[in-house]
Amino acid sequence: MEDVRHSREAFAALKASLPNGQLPVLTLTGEDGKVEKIAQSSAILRLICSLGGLHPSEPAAAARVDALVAMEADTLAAYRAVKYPGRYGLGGLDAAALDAAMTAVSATVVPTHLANLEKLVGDGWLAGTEKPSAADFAWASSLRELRVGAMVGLDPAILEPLPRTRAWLDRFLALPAVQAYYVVEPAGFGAAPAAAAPAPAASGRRQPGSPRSPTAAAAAAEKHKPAKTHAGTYGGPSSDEWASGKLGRPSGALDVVETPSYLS
Ligand SMILES: N[C@@H](CCC(=O)N[C@@H](CS)C(=O)NCC(=O)O)C(=O)O
Repeated sequence: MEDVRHSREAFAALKASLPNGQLPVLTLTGEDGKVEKIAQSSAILRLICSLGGLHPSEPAAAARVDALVAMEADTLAAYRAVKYPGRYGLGGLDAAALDAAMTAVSATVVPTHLANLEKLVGDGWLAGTEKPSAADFAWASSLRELRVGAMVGLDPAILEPLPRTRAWLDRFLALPAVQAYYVVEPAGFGAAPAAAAPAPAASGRRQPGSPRSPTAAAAAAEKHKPAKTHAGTYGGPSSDEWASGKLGRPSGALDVVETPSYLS
């Protein structure tokens, strides 16, 4: 198994050869030597979990996992549309309209979905499985990115009114295999304003501090709207930022997929 990261330039060169022109892509080589490329992160995640004994075989249990993976995609759909407006047919919106949309996404849309997640979180893993499942991997990678301020446009304070979700995220990030995968940068992610992005400690835990109310989180989102990389668009991390390790990069060969090194 090999984890191949691509720069923006390498991705552009590869794009035409990829299913849907997108990453991530999992390349499988069959015993007969036949090569197959599988797209869609959720499908790749389930496949990896199945191969690793982390996807339930019982249909209802598998459906609970799948529902949570789909819920993560729903939660961030509007964010992704505003962040990448051209891909979603929103390229005609001007910067002010996109700013207003991002403010609403941060203040209302994402917090509403996350409040639903909070109701589902218990003391164990998200889908009630004995071991972490695709649901935990899908949610944790996104919420970790949100927490370190790497989802430009979303205020990390969104997580503050969600104690069960934060406790589950801490539990997941404390797993030795997850710790080995991520290199958490204590300084947090450079793209986010310091006041809106509490830096995680090296352990991955939150810094102490009194929680803000959802209203305060919305106000903070408004106050600390991030700088945009170009008019009306919210850029992801640059390849240099990824390369510097600020967001946390894999520290060892772990998985299998080709992923962009420049985007989440
Ligand atoms: N639904 C797809 C979305 C994949 C996606 O948006 N990939 C981005 C990089 S993270 C991409 O390839 N963007 C370039 C493009 O769409 O042209 C998945 O979950 O894998």
